[in-house]
Amino acid sequence: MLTHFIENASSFGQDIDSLFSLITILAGFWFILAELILFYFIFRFRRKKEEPAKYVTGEKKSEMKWIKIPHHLILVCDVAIVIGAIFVWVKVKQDTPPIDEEIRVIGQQWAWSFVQPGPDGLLDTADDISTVDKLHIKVDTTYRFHLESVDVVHSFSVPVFRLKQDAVPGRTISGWFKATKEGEFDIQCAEMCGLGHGVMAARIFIQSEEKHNEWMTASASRTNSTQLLATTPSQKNKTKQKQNG
Ligand SMILES: [Cu+2]
Repeated sequence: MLTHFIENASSFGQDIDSLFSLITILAGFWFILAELILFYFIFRFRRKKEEPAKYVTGEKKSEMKWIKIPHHLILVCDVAIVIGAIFVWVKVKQDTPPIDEEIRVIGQQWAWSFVQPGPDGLLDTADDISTVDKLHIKVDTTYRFHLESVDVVHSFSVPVFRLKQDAVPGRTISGWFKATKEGEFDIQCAEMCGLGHGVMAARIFIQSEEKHNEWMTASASRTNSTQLLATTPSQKNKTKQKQNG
């Protein structure tokens, strides 16, 4: 249902869409039913001259059942949503598949910086490739991201992945994604982070392995001249460790 509005380009996107659909259908059913009954009662029991208003306490058993039965039916729907949410949570947050690549994502007012391994395939080495507001990844490859913030709370959001994760200063939060579709899509900041929050957007480029390698070769030659826009405490520590041998 959601893919009608925004396409899905990640391995777990369909699970999250299904959960949204379940919530929309169950909550939508009760919302429409409640509104229909409300408007029917407004019309049916509207003020009439010949019939004075009555005070109904709702304490009789015959009256209570009109509250208790729908109440319990809604609780059953809640349990169905919770069970669905637990399944999706375990799949996305707890069962991490084997990781192929690692990247670092750094939020700051008001840009996203990305660090990924260069040709040696290792993160935090001299040939790392740093980019600002552009993330280049390979399709059908599982990435672990390490998310950091240098100033305030940001939220790393990739709508086509159905991925949204807060970036908290002083913490490194890890997660994963696997792109299933090639293309160029939006990255957003999804947490009010100051005046420039609305322009804190970036792009993700999902390419085949060959095209990604071409980009990497071209970028690796520029690596030495590329400066990171943001430097997080964890990176400063790593630089210190390298300097200390
Ligand atoms: Cu923001």
